[in-house]
Amino acid sequence: MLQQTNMKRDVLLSNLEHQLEELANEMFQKNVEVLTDHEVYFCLLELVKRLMAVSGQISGEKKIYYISAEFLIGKLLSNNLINLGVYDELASILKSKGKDIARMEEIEPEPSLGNGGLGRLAACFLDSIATLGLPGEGIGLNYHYGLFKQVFKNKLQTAEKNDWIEERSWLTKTDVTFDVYFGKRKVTSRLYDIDVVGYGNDVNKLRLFDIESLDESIVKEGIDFDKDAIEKNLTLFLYPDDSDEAGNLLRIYQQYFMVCNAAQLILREMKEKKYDLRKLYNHAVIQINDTHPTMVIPELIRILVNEKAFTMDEAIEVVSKTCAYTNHTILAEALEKWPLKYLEKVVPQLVPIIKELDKRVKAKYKNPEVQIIDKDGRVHMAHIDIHYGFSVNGVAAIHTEILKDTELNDFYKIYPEKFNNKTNGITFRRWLLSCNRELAGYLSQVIGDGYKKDANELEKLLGYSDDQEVLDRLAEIKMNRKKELAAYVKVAEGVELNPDSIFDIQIKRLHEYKRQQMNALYIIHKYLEIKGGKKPSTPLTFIFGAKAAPAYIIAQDIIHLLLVLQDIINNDPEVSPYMTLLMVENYNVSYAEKLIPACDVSEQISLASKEASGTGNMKFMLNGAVTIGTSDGANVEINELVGDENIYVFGEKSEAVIEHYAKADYVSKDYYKKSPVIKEAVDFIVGKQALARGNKENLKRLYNELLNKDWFMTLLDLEEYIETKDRMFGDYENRQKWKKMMLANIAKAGFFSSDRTINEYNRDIWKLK
Ligand code: CRA
Repeated sequence: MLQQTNMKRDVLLSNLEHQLEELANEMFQKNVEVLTDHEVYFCLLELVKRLMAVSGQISGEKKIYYISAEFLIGKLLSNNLINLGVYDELASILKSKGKDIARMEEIEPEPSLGNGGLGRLAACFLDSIATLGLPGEGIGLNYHYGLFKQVFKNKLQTAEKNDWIEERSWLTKTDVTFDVYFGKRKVTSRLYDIDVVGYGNDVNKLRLFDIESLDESIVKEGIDFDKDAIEKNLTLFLYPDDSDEAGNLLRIYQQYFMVCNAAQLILREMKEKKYDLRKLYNHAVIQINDTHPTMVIPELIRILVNEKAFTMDEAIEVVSKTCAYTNHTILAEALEKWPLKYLEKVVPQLVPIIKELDKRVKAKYKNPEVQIIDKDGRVHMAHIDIHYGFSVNGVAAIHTEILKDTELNDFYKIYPEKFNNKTNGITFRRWLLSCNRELAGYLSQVIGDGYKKDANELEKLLGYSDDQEVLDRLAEIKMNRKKELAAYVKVAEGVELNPDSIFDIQIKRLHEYKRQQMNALYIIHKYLEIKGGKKPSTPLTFIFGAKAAPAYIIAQDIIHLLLVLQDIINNDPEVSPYMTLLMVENYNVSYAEKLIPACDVSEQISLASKEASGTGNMKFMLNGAVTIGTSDGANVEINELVGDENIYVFGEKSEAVIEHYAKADYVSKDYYKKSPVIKEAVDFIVGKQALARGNKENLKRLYNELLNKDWFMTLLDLEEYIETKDRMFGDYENRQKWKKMMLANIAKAGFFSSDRTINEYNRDIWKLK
């Protein structure tokens, strides 16, 4: 069988040109030469799907099911071609027919199945799981409009539906459907698959469940729709607005729909393979990606007890040995706590199970902090995972330590053996081989191809730290990416970027803890300096990309401030030759693939202790950017790897920050009063110039927030941030020094390959063959 598929694949691979022509004929009755770019894209899509269909399916005695509300997979064409090993060949076939593969890549719509780092991490993991030949699949939902599309109007973010699914796409409709009951209310699901091909050709699947009765037409203005019509709205949006009860219930509907389908899919497979359900954990391991899939635990227990004749004790034991939980944040608002009465409305069948799980905890432990149902009748989802799963992991060394010592300390004392760290990683296929082909090619030339399979081989580059030719080429490649970005941005945003300036980039979801507002205050400070006659020797370009949750008011205000500053700075002839500000619209994975390779300065400036890991920091480093960052998340590990001389670290350490919270002794106004530099920058937000170009309501609210609350301590680190950044920009003038820092960062990035991360998950948690 395997030999047969191998043969078929070899036949397909051996005459790609012929295959492509045949497809053009079959699909459009034309030769490739005369196809439109769109038609070529559809032919490529079909060709790659066929190639994947005849590739080997990864199989084994035990499988990892990675359940996640998000899979931020990005465009798939070029990555699939790279992983199949045919990118170069197809690019040259297309070229010979007058077609540029880069244009086809632009045509592909980006799937809108994720929100931020957690979703992108899940996508990197799927790539690495397949690359390492491990049997595994992702299980999630097929959101038709995904996360909203960001459109700026009057310097404010507005949200529109992200209509990404086309008639022809990577989704394959399967004949798998399941009944899902919400109490007595029944809906029917439909499974769609996306093939995930690893680097080296083996294939796993991403399984996305959808609802048959969905009705896209109920979305009227922007992203508004009737939240009660579950049959019609269930898989419309990722993270629908949850500022009212109906929105909360909808999220619970979505989560249960996801895990109920997941449970049925897994159990169906166990049955097909005639595995003994009492040994479920020998054949399946379920990774619960944050708390969204937590209900899979009570759901599996319910099925085993009600339908498979397990006792409650037996069911709990088997399920607990099968499920593992990853924590991605210590922010309280992200740790889900559902009111029991909501669960009673949506999934009454789970309530007795959850109460039973809670009762067992209460019988054993008196500490209110570790209870599943608290005194206010709220169900702590993470607590279910920790008591009834076998592993709890954080996503960077410092994050896991904070979980153990502080946030989850009460649990750590009960279950020290469950806690472990898995520092996040990124797939180098997408974040180097695909997004920076020139750099990848040059690295191969210098240190050989081995780094593509074993990322640690990047360290060989250290042997070239004094090789002028290598240093110059790295700088030249960076310049090429900056020019490409400038050309793209000119068309997409109508903003002119100077490639000879320093590209300083902060791209990530908008959140106060990530402190885009601190960067904005630096920019104001620089603007005022230039106005005062102090000009930077090298011009500066500040780039932001960020979506804000539609209901998150202060985040909207920060976006507004950035757009106002962009208007002021770029239209001030005295200043614009020396600095430019750009907030790109609708930042997404595809945009990241253009921005990251073009970056000089990587902004990772979260309030210490708050960014669990970050993964953008790793992508920037791999592409030769130098980090300015706090001692937070994976920045700490980057610092350890590259040494103090190749990174710019500033700000209060996490212990000090945690202490500020414990003592409630941080008063932002004190910092404002103490420092004329801070005062001047903060006052600018509500000064004449800003108010002339922006909305008083937004700017005033942000100003008040910074002065009177500043929960994420922007002003705490502002002065040190300004000093450090000035020093960094100064160092950029020393081109030789900077090139060496670039080289050191690339050389040390190997540790952050998601192949390493997945090997660790497998070694310590999944234990697949
Ligand atoms: N926002 C963390 O904040 C981390 C990713 C992936 C996050 C990031 O620091 O890199 O997860 N947390 O582990 C999260 O989503 C719900 O919590 C993130 O993406």
